[in-house]
Order: sequence, then structure tokens, then C-alpha cells
Amino acid sequence: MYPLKTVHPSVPPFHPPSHFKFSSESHFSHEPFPHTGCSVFDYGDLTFEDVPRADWNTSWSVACAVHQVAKAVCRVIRDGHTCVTLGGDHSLALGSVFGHSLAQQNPAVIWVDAHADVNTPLTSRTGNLHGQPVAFLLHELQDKIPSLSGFSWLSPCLSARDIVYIGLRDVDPAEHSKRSIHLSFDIDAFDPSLAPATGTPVPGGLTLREGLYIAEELHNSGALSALDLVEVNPRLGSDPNAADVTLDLAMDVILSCLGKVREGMHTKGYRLP
Ligand code: DIR
Ligand code: MN
Ligand code: MN
Ligand code: MN
Repeated sequence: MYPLKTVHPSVPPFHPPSHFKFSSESHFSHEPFPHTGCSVFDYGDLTFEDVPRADWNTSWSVACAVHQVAKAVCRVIRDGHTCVTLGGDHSLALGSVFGHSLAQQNPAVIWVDAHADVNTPLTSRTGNLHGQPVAFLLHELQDKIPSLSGFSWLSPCLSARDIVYIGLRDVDPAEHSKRSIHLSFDIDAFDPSLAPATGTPVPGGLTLREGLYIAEELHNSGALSALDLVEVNPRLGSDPNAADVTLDLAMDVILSCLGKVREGMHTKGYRLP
């Protein structure tokens, strides 16, 4: 048995606010959501078997709970609704994404999280199943996932190209993709106030901070092997400064990709007094 963990239910009881409605018995209720005017079809809470304490960390109990989530989400989406699933442990997304993929072909996934949640039971250093749901869903990782009791209903439904991460900032060594990175940077991504000397400026672009952040993070990845910096045209721009500021900016992007830091480089050999 692999050491899987989920957040166990010894949390303080939840006291819903008075306008909050649960309907665990009825098929669903149709209530305008107070204060918002949204129509809510409440499909009720899922009920889970009582799992003996000794089994909280086994794959079987998690698998059964998450299977229920998958079936419920599939049903809600098939009924034509947008499904909101509220839960504690992120392993529920294993079920919600799988259920979504049963109801609608090939969903794209946006994973907003500090963590990649793409450990496998074999690479996980914590044993947390909530650090692993993406790995269970990906076609590419199937030969890395051992067969776990209770999960026979699950088959991979995502390809790596179907998922993007936002907020990612704590990735375990085994979760890193080993691919090299090619950055193709068009200077017109910046706001025209910062990069005026370009052929097709478009208002509403990146700030200096945003652009340099991209470059710095790519440097930090250690995987940047190629960089294009394009569309700088010193002949364009309305004032005489246009070419200069655009060229300076382009240099900053290139140097940041190569390791320049905004707070300035310390002199080599500098020692605290
Ligand atoms: C860590 C933490 N990478 C793990 N993951 C968390 O347990 O696999 N995910 N907290 O949200
Ligand atoms: Mn997570
Ligand atoms: Mn997280
Ligand atoms: Mn362009």
C-alpha cells in the first residue's frame, strides 16, 4: 500500500451562514443565490462511507470518495450547468476533472496553485495525494503511476498541452519538466509607452515589471537555451527618444534572460565587513 494522505476530517464543524442552503436529500433545489441573483441548482452534499481511522491514508478510501465526485460533476455538467465543487483536499480535482472530461470532450485545465500537484505515488516526498492529482490525469505519466486499489475507474484524460499553471512557485525536484525552453519575445508585447519603436504597437501591453519578471524567471529556470528578441525598429516612433528607450528595453530583456538582476549585481569578491 502506498502512503497516501488526505486532510482528515478532524476539522472544526462548519457553521453555514443563515442564507446558506444545503439540500442533501432533494435531487436539487433551484434558488436564486442570495445577494448575487445567480441561479443555484444545489445537488446536495456527497456522502462518504465512514472510513476507519486506520484507513484514512489508504488509496481505497480516497479513490471511492473521488469516484463519487467524478460522477456528480459529470452529471451536473451533462445537465447543462456550470459545476462548482467546494472541497478541502485538492485530490478531489482528480474526480472533478475526470468527471468533466466524461461530460465534455477534451477540457482544458487551468491550475491556479503554488504547487504543481504532479508528483506520482513513487516520487512524492510527503505521501500527500493532494500533491499528485495532475499526475493521475496525464496520459504522459501513466507508465509512472503504479496501479492502486480503488482507482480502476480512472483513466487518463489530459495531455500535458491541455494544462497551464498560474501562481506556480514551489515545485519538487521530481515534478520539474526536463525540457529546454525557447523564448520568442516580440517587443510589441510591452505597452507602446515603453516600446514605441515597433511596427504594430497595441495599447494595453506588459509593464516593465511584468516583462522583466518573465525574463528573470526564465533565467532562474536554468533551462533557457534560445532567445529571440524581435520587432525593434529604430526608425519608427513618434519622438527622437523612441528608438533609444525601445533599444534600452530590449537590452534589459536580453540581459535579464542571461542573469541580470534588477537590484544590481554585487561586485565579485565582495565581502560583508
Ligand atoms: C508538495 C506540496 N509538492 C507535495 N504540494 C501541495 O506534497 O507533493 N500542493 N501542497 O497543493
Ligand atoms: Mn493543489
Ligand atoms: Mn498548493
Ligand atoms: Mn508581433
